[in-house]
Amino acid sequence: MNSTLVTPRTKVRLKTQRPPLYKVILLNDDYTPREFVVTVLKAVFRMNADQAYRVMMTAHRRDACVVAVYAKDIAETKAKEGTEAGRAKGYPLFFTTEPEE
Ligand code: TYC
Repeated sequence: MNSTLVTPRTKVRLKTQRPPLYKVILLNDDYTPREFVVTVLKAVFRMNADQAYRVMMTAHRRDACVVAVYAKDIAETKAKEGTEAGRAKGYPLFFTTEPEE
């Protein structure tokens, strides 16, 4: 019987697993009222009035604006909620998602 105690000399360092992040992107269109876009940004993305206005105006001027970055399922849910809020009012407001580099 071998009763020698062996103390391991190496430590197992677990790699921190971070979920891949996805951008939610707001696309411009010609029909959705500016104020409505701001309202949706405040409600769905918890932005204050100032942040929401800046994001809306960036999308308006440059055709698209990154709204926020989340784990994949949250990004997709929020994009769907924002798009659906516009659709419910008959507007073509659209949010999409894409993986962050
Ligand atoms: N371009 C729209 C207008 O002039 C406003 C708007 C801004 C719509 C941003 C969508 O993502 C958007 N009424």
